Amino acid sequence: MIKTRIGDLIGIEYPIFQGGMAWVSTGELVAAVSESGGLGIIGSGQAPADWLRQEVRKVKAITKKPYGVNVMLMSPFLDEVMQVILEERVPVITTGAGNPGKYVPKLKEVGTKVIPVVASVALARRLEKVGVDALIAEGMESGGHIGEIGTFPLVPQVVDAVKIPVVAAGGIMDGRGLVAALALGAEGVQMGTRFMCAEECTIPTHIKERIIKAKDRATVITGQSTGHPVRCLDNRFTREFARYEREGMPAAEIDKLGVGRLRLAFVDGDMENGSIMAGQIAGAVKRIEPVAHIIQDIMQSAEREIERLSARFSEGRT
Ligand code: TUI
Repeated sequence: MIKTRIGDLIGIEYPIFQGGMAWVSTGELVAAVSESGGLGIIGSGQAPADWLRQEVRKVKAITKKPYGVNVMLMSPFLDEVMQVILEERVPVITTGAGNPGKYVPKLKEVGTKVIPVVASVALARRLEKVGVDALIAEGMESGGHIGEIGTFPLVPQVVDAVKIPVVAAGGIMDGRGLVAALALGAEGVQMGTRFMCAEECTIPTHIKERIIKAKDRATVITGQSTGHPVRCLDNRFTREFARYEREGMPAAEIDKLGVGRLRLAFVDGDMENGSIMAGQIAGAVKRIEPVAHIIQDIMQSAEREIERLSARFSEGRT
């Protein structure tokens, strides 16, 4: 059994979070992950508050287990989304793309656990002081909006800088990744890309197949010149975007090119003009399978890996 403070903090069986992905982690996927013993997280992205309330209720109707909501701090509906979280007594929130500090006291008042995503040590330190419950240290191997530091250097530096539990994210999809994260001092992992290919995930099947066909070098980063770097699978959209960036189009114009592209990929299924946000580990995702298989596979192989390592490195010891 792999037990960490994360399990006790939020009452989950396995230290596995499903990343809250806009247009991807809807109630169906989230409920399946939570029912299987992990933490399912609704991706609220830039969705209006009513949409979020409907997804929260969907999850509550399917499972009594803890679940979460990811709040994208650049959302135009941020205040309304936070209001729904308070009213629905959501057990856990994760945040991305900013500093959630000012919302922490109210959330703590209603008992919501707050677990922000950080991409730097400085923000990790600041948020620990504000009183957040844990942190997700997300490396730039992740899909979507990313920071600048890789998971391997980021996680141990965040772990050493704070006392609260740290969850590792970015480039993790199996038991080996979980064991590596634990070795770096993390107490859990968050995975997005592998859960996109879960049977219960509602994105179009041909998008899942595109991820499965992806190789190690399939992702690119758009928006580096505008200060909003986003990792996604290379396609017509990313090549056009790169051309405009090379040609020196003003940042505000370039950012506009990205509007609506996530929905285009994950709802309309447009593989060439949509932004298929996915992590560098896409090349290792091999099949569409039920959430319960994914979680069992990770936990069983993590335990096997720990045994293999301890047997191997105790050989020859007297
Ligand atoms: O948030 C994410 N990943 C995302 S959000 C998203 S929605 C979107 N849509 C269109 C354009 C851009 C985004 C898609 N993927 N991951 C968590 C994350 N947070 N990664 C990096 C950060 C981060 C970056 C800077 C967190 C805090 C931060 O600094 C804020 C500060 O004040 O220091």
